[in-house]
This record gives sequence, structure tokens and C-alpha cells, in this order.
Amino acid sequence: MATQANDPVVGIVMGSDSDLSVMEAACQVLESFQVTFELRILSAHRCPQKTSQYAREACARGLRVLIAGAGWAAHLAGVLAAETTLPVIGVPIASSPLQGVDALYATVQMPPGVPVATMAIGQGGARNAALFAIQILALQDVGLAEKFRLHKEEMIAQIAEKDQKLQGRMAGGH
Ligand code: RP5
Repeated sequence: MATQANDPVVGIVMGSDSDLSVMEAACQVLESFQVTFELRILSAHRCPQKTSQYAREACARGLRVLIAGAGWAAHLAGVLAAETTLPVIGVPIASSPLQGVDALYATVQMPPGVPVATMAIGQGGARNAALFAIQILALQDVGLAEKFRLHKEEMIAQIAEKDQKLQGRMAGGH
């Protein structure tokens, strides 16, 4: 389980504790880049006032990006985006019988004027949400930008290694 930082710059919010196994993927990425974050359970429909207040106070508290993970008719990211000027990244979660397609549409289809940067459904989306948050923060943090550049280089190296192994197997006839 991730540890919370004293001065978080990323706020990760999820609609329920049942979303935690997905959103932990975002925590792991932020931890690996040493980006401070807080993790909260807030709900657009179960505690709308508290959720709005969180978003309204987020910027003054020092948060710079919000990540919101929610399932079903997921309003969480949209409500946060409505109440803050910070960028909001949405992660649709497959917790309903529609396997997250409902949450994807609810999150991505924000009406013009209030954008939510929407990632893929599930853990992959949660990972990407953290990486996208890092890219935003890196615009004003040279050290973080360098870490992100190294992350991209690592991916290039990993693919090259996989390809080399494959070519070796193909040449060997198995
Ligand atoms: C959404 O409803 C949450 O984001 C969660 O994905 C889903 C189910 O919540 P629980 O019934 O498990 O609390 O609001």
C-alpha cells in the first residue's frame, strides 16, 4: 500500500474503496517518480458537497493535478473539474455490468468548457493518469522532466531487447 506524503502535489480521488485495487497502479507510478500525492475516497453522488469542497480547496492546498477514478455513471472527474481550475485526469473503472464503458463515456464525454483528460479503462488507465500528471508537473520541473525522459528511454531499450530475443528465437527455428 502506498504511503501518503506531507505536501502532496497530486490528489488521487476515487469513488469507493472498491476502486482501490485499480487506483493503486497510479500510486505506484507516482511513488516510482518520487512525486508526492494524497489518496482520498470521495463520491460525486454519495457526498457531493464534500467532493465539491475538496476540489474548491485543492489548488490553495498546493495540489497541482487531480486524478479521479470512478465506475458506473462516473461523475467524479466531471464534478471535480467543475469546481477547480486544476487539470483533472479521469480513470474509468470497470465496476459495473457494462465493464467500464459507461464510466468511460461519462468521463470522456464532458460538455464543451469543462475538460477532463480521460485515460483508458482500468489499471492501464490509472498508470497512464499518473504518467500524464507527471508530464504536466514536468513542464515546470527540470528534474522530473529528466526522469520522464529516462522512463521513455527505458521503454525503448526494453522493446529493443524483446525484439532481439524474438529475432534470436526465429533464427533458431523455435
Ligand atoms: C462508483 O460506484 C465507484 O467509483 C465504484 O466504482 C462503484 C461501486 O462502488 P461501491 O458500491 O463498491 O462502493 O461510485
